[in-house]
Amino acid sequence: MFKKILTANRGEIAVRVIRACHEMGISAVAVYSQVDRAALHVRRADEAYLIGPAAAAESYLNIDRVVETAKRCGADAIHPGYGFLSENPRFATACHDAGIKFIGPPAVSMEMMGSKTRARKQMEKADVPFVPGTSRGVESLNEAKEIAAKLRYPVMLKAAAGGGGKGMRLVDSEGDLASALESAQSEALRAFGDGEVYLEKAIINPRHIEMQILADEHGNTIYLGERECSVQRRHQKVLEESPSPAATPELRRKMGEIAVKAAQAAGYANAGTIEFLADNSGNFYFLEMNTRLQVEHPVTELTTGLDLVQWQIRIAAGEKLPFGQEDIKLRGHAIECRIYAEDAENNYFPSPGRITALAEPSGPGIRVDSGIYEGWNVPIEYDPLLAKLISYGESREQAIGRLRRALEEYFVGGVRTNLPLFRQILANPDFLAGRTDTGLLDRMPERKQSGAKCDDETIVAVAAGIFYATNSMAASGNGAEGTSASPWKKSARNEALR
Ligand code: MV4
Repeated sequence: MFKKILTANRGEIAVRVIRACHEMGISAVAVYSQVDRAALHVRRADEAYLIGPAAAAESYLNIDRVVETAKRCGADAIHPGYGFLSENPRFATACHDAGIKFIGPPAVSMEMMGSKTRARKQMEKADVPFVPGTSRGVESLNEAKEIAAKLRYPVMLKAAAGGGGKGMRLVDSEGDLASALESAQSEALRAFGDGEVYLEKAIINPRHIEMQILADEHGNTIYLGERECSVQRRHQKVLEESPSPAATPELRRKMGEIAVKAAQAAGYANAGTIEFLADNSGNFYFLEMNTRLQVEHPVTELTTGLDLVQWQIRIAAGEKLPFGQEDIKLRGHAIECRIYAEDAENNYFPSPGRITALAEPSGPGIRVDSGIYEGWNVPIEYDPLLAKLISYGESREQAIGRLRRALEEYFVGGVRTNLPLFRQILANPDFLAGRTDTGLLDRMPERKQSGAKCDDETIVAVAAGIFYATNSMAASGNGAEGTSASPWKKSARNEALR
């Protein structure tokens, strides 16, 4: 077993990994940027090293700096968490070349799953059902028209290098195809440096259901049940639960077996997730594979009783899984809320600043994976996820009841959070009935902005303002507002204008 593990991450996930290390008698090393000197993960670690300035590109994304730090402090493995370098095959290779074990899948698996078209080709070979469409880039408008006509509208244009909705366009009819293709290609090129775009049949208001798998380095792969992740806003997950209210034992078994097949086709090892889109007729399709530990892994930990981070570490150390599929018994129901420093009442505006007061909930069936403490300053430079509140119950009803109670106990002072949003979701009749699909949040009447009346002149003036703001922001790169607005605020404004 490893003696010392470096966590190449920050916030709640770095704290989560440090906890697993300490439970296993492993020494934990943190790295931090200049604005994270006093962060919780630094305080919880046994050693901590400064790796650069606030900008992630120069600190948490700096491969050379992270690997060099691990070598210098004598770490024998690196856990990448999620985000940052976690799905970067060059990072996994750099760790390997430095004689440090990367706690995650082989670089080749990450590479294959990083390209959606390559992944689709591989899944096709392995007989995994995926959304009807092409498995290579569209080469011309005419070709796109032919394929779309065969698939029948609506269709979806997607970036091969994408994920998370970037470079994605829903196309309702042939008349919209030309401009959608052009804008999808240019967005993909800007976001990923790769303009390759392919076509899929669009599934309307699908559910987003994903399957957790665990594979050791000796060829054993098992599935650990699904997570329902449909409650999301603009491709940002907000609440996840397991089991899915839409899943039957039959669907779970089918989806699980397909997920195992997909993982094996990718030569996968360690923890991974296969994402599916499900329609309301019981069909489901492979969407993509996430080659990392996910934010929402705790719901699976609670329903399986397994510590996924510990198993990631054991697998990376070469251990064989001592249990098989038949030993996995799912029990109860778990729900996770992602607590963000943002103002859900005001267009989800980011809300960084000092945590002046903090009361975290506890009690039966409640787990809080937090990256904050009272008195700490939430920096503006990173993802605004503060903590995750996870509830567990014997039934979905009990999990909801405990979550509601915990939300009443939860208090965060000094920054705005999306806690009020969860109180609304947990009172929503569709959510309570398990009718969760990806359109749920947009349909919630209490979330609708007040419909302000507006004359034509005002509309023209606002449009001109938006045109000016978006153009100048794109042109100058760092915004027309100079130093007056924080990067969070600027990107939030840009987001709100989309
Ligand atoms: C789709 C789809 C409908 N049809 N593909 C969004 C993120 C990206 N990873 C895949 N996404 C979607 N792909 C087809 N063919 C609808 C979505 C989608 C979505 C998927 C998962 C979770 C939330 C979503 C919200 C809107 C659209």
